Amino acid sequence: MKFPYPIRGLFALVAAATLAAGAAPRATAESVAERDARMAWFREARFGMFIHWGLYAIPAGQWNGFQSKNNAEWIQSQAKVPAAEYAKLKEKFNPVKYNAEAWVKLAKDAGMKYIVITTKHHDGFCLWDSAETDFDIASTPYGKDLLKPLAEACQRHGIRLCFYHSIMDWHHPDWGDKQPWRGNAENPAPDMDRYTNYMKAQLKELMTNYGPIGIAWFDGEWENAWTHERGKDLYQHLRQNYPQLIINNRVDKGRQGMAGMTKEGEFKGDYGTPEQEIPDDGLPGVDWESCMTMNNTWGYSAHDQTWKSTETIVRNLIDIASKGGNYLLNVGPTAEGEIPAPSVKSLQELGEWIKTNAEAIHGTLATPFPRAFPWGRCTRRTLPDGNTRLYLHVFDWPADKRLELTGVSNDVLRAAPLADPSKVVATTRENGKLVLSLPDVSPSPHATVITLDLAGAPNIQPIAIRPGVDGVLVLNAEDAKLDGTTLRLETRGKESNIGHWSNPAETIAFPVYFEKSGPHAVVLRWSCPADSVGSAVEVRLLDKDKQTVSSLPWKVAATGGWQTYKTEPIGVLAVPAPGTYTLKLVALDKKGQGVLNFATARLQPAED
Ligand code: H79
Repeated sequence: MKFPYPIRGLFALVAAATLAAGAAPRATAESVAERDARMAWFREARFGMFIHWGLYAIPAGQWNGFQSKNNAEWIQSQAKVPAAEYAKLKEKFNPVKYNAEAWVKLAKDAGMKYIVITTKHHDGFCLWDSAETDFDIASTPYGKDLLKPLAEACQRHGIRLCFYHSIMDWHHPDWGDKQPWRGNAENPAPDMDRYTNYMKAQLKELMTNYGPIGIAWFDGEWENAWTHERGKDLYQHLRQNYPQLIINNRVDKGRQGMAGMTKEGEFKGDYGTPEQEIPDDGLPGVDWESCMTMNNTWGYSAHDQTWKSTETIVRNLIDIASKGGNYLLNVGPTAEGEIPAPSVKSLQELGEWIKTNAEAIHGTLATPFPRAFPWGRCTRRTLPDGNTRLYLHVFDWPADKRLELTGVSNDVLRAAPLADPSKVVATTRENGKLVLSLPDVSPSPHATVITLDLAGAPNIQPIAIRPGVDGVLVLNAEDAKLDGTTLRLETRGKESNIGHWSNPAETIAFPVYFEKSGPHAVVLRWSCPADSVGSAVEVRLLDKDKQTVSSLPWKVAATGGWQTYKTEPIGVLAVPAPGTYTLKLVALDKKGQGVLNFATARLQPAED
């Protein structure tokens, strides 16, 4: 069975449900079209505001001489504050300067289309008047529901309201993972069934009293008390009761650490949640959202002044959009109810940029190019007539005003600066490259967008890798075209590599150009631990018709571990004639965990 895009997370489940007709419960028997309709607003939005607000804004990162390094909303855990003592903060919580209208306006003017607010963080304190607990806003001096005015302002301004809700709870006596400082410390038998019912009752309040809610944004799912069974049950419970609700993947146990994408398998959740990271590559067909802070904390910290520049924030938004994801950018309001001035300033500056460039972000699709450009990023849209508009986000305005695009086969209809469409950008072709001659404009310090309209759907040819002046063809992990859903480019470790080759049916390919025919020595740089040696792989050369014209078989040898790389000649590959080919790494079987980690390959005409 072949699907048009990699199948992960819910996609896999939808597919499975479709195949195993009748076996799946109603909530997962969603057709692809139904899912697309449910996810449509999220995919178009591209940009949202995260709000971390709660009692932790009062200590603001300080507790009896302890100073929080980051994540000030974790102060209770960081300073091991007993739950009863921490709970006294509610007697002081009085955010009289809270102005929901101003917050929503700030978000809207910055180009944000949705707001995700912490209804309850890990500390267990509730921002609304909950019938289920006294540890809530109703029992503070302020006394008024904080979510109601936000819901009303969102409705006025057409912003989707979404609710963050912590699964883990440091206050509730029934949360199952005990700590001496938590509210469950004195409870000999925390009851997770009772706790789950508490959550469901609170979620019912949240889902029914504030108008339609866009996303249920769970977090704190990683502790042992929360199981896959509970995650699956909560997901199905919510989908059944609120069919349009989008639920992040932290409802279940399938999140892969801070990288946040959903593991292969029967895991629930509609989208991946990288935290403080942007994935190296876009993930076609997979929904995701990177949540990030503007300094080093989610909840308000009085001393954290490590603010990111507006340039970084704008470029993060563009980078994420170019990879097909959403940017959920956080603010941490003070205990008085004010968004910190540096956040406001950055969001206003971002708003200035968005005013001109919204079209290049909202409702766009990921770049059609295999990777980012050295000068910036690309987003795209299909125009009503079926033609394509590329948005070239130029980070570094070239001094020679030349922008080169390789591999674009489409006819160019028109190119112009988005900020000033009356100025024409001339385009020419030089040696297969499309060259744009940029006009005189005052470039934005963040990114200047050029629109490039192409006839038809994007037709981007892979750029063949050529031998260097020394005659050696060098293939880097970054240049690989990965065919599969588990194979991944890893760039964060010591050495860039293609890893996670756990499914031998997946392949690693490179578009290559050989200047010489004849035998070429293949020198591979790879890693493989002792318990995974012996997989049979082949280096294959495929012609334009995808026919194998030569191949080099090899048995994977041990290097000492997944992190230990070795460089060795593995044999000789015959090149029948100079020209363009696809060089493919194919696994015929797999011994142990994975086939190998690929770092580089070098191909060199063999000496006679
Ligand atoms: O609400 C903000 C933070 O307070 C919260 N998530 C954002 C949105 C957060 N909780 N924890 N962390 C951030 C960092 C903790 C990460 C870890 Fe783990 C938890 C490391 C080990 C357990 C996540 C889950 C990464 C691996 C497993």
